[in-house]
Amino acid sequence: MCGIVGAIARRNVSKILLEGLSRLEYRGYDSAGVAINNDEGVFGHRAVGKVQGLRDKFDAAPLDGTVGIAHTRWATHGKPTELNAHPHFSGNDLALVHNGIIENHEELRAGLKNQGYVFQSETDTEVIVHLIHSALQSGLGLLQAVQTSLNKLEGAFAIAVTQKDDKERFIAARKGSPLVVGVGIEENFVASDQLALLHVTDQFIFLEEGDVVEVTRDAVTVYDLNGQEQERPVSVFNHHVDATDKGEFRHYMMKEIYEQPSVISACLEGRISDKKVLTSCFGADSAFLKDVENVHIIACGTSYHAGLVAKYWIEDLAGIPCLVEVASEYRYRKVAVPKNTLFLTLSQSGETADTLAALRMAKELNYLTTLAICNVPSSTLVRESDLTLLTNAGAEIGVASTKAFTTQLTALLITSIAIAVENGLPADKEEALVQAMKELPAHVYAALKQDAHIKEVSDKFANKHHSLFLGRGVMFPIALEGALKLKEISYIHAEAYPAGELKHGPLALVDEHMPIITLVPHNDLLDKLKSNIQEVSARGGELFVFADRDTNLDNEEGITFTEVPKVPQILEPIVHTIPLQLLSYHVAVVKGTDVDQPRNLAKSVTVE
Ligand code: HGA
Repeated sequence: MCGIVGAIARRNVSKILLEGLSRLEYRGYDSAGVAINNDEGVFGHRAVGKVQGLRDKFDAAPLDGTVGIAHTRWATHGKPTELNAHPHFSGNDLALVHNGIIENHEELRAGLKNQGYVFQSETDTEVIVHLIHSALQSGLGLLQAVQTSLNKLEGAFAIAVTQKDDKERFIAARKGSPLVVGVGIEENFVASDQLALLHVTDQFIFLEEGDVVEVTRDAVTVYDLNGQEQERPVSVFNHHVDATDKGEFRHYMMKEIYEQPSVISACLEGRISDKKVLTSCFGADSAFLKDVENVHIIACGTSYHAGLVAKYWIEDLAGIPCLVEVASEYRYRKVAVPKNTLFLTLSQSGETADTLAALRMAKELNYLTTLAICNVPSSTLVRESDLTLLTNAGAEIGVASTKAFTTQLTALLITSIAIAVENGLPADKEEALVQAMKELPAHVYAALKQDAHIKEVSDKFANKHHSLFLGRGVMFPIALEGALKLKEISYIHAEAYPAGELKHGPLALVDEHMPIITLVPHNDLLDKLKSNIQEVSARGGELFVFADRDTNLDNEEGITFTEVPKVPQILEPIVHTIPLQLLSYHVAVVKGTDVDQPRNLAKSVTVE
């Protein structure tokens, strides 16, 4: 999604801004731009494509100054063209960058055109800069002009704005889209994400909904929704590793796949003892657990698939009903909330717009409490939920989620067991589950050993355009996630089906050109799945089977077999995820796609 960076310093800020944009590249974008406010006025460069294109423009025509704003754009309104790229300008007086969507832009545009404003772009954003310009013309100062203009906007935004005649400050604001302030020494910054500013500071202020902030070299003054000055605490960034370093890996995605044994350990740490789940991991007040009679899990994309796995665990272990729904659907319907229902959200970034909107809606309903399973401690989702279980995966840069997913599953397993214990799960069963979880990092490590074999397998996908993923039971959501991963980064059309549904339609697609990726768990469904494999074989489909050796599928004719370590059943969905991540990674490399920043996609989806 769009990324914003803003800076005011005593030194030239153009390099700081460009470096900030490079650090935001992982979010996904289609164009980029920078505006610098200096003695000549407010000027910028914009470029379609990568930040490197923008750097080239700066090399060819340097722009120096001590105040500036910058942006990576992921288009929502208007094509990814240079004219639509941010910053947007009102005359030579004012430049603005924006993340979000202005829903009443058409009405505002009509009013501004009547005032004589001429629009250069097709974006919703451009109305904001002209609105502020118009407010300045009426005699307001920059801060007041921004506050007045923002009151006219419907929708979501984070913005930063700089004015030609005011080189002592820039103004920024957030409502519905993320923005942090970076606090430096005689220099201050804003950005959509802390990662964008780690090269200049480790001190951050997290803005609240509706905050407007005046940023000067020596001070950061925050005003709330009502225009009242507010003190907001400064937090110190505590990631010891700067996640923006790929290390020895060619892509972030591969680095993150390989980090899974250690981040799953970090997710388990302090949450389980030898025998039990430690309910203190939900915070001081874990009393809610004994009251939970239903669970509603709301999420998007990969997180939604993690939620689907948890449904099997919760209903199986705790014996209570669990509904799982994508946030973009949930938020626009009337939801019946049974008594004592836990509302559980899942999001890597904690800034996913639909999930946040669902949480806000849920807070108006009759839920028992709200719990967020999230990777970013400082995120809006964490701050607005009653309870939090952090996944501790460390920053994830690759757009296609890997370690965030497996740590979400780990956190969901902890939660499922904690709820199950209050619903009569016997102590010996809890102990067996906890013992199994302790081995999880080692099993994930063992699964990674298939990397070289999977790389060879991936060659068979070089000319494929379609694929089918099959799973049964708790493996069905893993098949969905495998298909999502493949389509996200290799652009091969991939569909997932519960294997039992095959003959109800998708079997018609099967011929010798169709790869069928089958996830075989070692449980009661093994024999049924073997029958499904026969159905595919009989129609000449090209079978890729992921299973442990004891399934005896390794010697079957016509099957490309990949070994998955044999693990306790409860861990199978997590461990089976690893080879599918490796498969989609290697297929994408074979296809030559942009693994870490696949086309059209964004990392934290901060617009609806
Ligand atoms: N609506 C603006 C900004 C889009 C955005 O925030 N994407 O993440 C535009 O289309 O330029």
